[in-house]
Amino acid sequence: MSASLEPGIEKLMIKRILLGLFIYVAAISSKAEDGSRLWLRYDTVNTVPQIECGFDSPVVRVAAGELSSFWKGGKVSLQLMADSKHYSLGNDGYTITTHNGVICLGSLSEKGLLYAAYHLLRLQECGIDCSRLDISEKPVYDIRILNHWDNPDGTIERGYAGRSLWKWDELPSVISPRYVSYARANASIGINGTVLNNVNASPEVLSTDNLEKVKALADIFRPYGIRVYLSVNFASPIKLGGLPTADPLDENVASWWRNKVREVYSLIPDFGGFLVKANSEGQPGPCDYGRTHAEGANMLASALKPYGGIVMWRAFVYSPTDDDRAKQAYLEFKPLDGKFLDNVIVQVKNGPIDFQPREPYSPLFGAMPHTQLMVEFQVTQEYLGHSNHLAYLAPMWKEFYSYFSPSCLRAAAGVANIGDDTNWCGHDFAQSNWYAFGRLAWNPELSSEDIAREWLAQTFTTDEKFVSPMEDVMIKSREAVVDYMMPLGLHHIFAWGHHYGPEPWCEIPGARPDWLPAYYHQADRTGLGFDRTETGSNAVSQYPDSLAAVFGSLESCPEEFLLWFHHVPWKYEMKSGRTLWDELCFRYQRGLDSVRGFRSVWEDMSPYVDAERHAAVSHRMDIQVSDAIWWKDACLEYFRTFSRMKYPKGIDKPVHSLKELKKVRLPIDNYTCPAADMLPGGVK
Ligand code: GCW
Repeated sequence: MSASLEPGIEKLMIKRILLGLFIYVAAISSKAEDGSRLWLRYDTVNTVPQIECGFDSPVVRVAAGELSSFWKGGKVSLQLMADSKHYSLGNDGYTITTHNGVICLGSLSEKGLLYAAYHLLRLQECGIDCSRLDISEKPVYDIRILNHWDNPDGTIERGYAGRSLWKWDELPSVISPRYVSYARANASIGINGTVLNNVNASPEVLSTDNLEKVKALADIFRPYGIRVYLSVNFASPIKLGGLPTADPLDENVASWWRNKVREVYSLIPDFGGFLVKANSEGQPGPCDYGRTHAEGANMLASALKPYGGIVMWRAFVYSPTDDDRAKQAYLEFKPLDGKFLDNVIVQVKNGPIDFQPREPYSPLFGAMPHTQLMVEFQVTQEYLGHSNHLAYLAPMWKEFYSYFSPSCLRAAAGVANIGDDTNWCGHDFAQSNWYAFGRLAWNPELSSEDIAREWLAQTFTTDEKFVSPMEDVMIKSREAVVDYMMPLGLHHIFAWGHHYGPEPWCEIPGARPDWLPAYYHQADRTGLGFDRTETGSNAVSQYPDSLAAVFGSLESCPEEFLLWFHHVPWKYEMKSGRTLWDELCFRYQRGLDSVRGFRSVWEDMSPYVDAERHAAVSHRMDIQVSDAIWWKDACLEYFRTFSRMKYPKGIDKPVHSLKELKKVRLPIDNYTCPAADMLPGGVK
């Protein structure tokens, strides 16, 4: 939402920035390198730069303030421009051009100028020559949004960086300075929305008391161009409103929602809308009343529509049927194509199961041409080593986009990896995933390499002796995780509950079969992998014919998805000429060797990195190496009981025995302690 201009203020030279901002800047600049400054490690400038701006508004004050404090170059002029060029760039787009030595930031809106200001500072921090600039930027998505899975009690579901940033018990009277830092960090990478609470939503989030707290946050985020959204519990009319039903077709229910929405907008006029997890993993939803997802979503959307709000309705559903879990979201949602109102966006996880280290894309993308869809990525590393493992996720998200044009989608959401840890994300390198999510939500065409380089340059140093080797580490890191956790299309062989370590043997009496690893790996004496071809669950048929043919044939299926789509004999000859068993051993070993290599590169980086962050990252990398051994031993020793084949040459002897590993038990949630401590012998 654009703040209105004040035409009376003429050619205001914003040279003196609010004292408060200076104090804030001085405070953050003097902090130790504890990761708290993220990629925003600008030095305060001593001379006051000339920032010219002919108008004032809260958003533009932030933009001009950032430049006044940190821009080291010459004169910068911020201009609202309503010409055809800027119209074509939309509200958030902007230009940065140089005229007679003056850098001109132009946009249709103040928000565009804010993004332009951060762009300029990014160029400066990356050491790029800014003397002749001619830049036009326009985001691919209007909605670039973080999903926090934060609970009212301060815990975070699948959060590995401390407790929630939102101090609900202190709000609205006590305002943590981190709220501004959070907004600033997001704005600097183009993120413009935040869902504050867990999709497993407490009805209380909509209580009047809580809405006052939400309003306090929305007021802080607004000058940074960030709109607030809430996850809502579909049964709120019962639990909060005392109604006997939450049936979306019941007029009292619809009216309860309309009144609630009116209350929300009276407090937060630019409120973004609702995110809903319905009829999934025990959450209530319209299907409880025999209604469809579309009927549920549309009822909420109608209530939000008069205010410009939207509904993001999640397609993460898998009812306890016998059908392959990978097929279920498609089966439930595809028949609803075209039935959602125009302010509903169906939010689909990138893959058909659940944020695994590698999944093929969800076949729902492309299957609902008459419905607005958005992708949900997971920035928090639920299935990629939590905040202990270095896993740069841009290559994974780019892989998703490689299957179709990003512009088919309406928006991108990222499940946040942010908590109240000093460095925000636990692992210093996990900050790069927050950063990369924002950059890719703005422009999915950016390369993983470029994003890694600019993040490294801003977060550590522009010295090529650092940037180049660490870029290489980052780029290879996700593939390394796939290799040492679940290569060749294996998936969901995690331990029960915490999703951190391996437990391919896990059996829990009475548990849903599709919550257990054996459902996914299907290991037996003949081979390994889930047959999703015609002879099996036929999940391949949900993909477009051309792709279904590729995935469905053992010969043409890319090896990275082999065991996702096929049950493959142990002695099957792989492209390398090795048997499946040997290839599996080779991949686990390769993953381990990679992380050992990353550890040694990092050791060499000590001259370029402050001691504090160097030690912190080293510590987590030691854990990662030890975990990679754990994964390799657990999976290979277990699968060997089926293949009954020997380890090929070049594979390290197992350090742990299967018997020992089966005894390892980790705390279920928020697992952040070094795995080495829990493993027999404390392996390094
Ligand atoms: O990834 C799984 C997680 C759940 C999560 C769920 C979802 C918020 O294990 O913790 O719940 O997906 O996305 O709804």
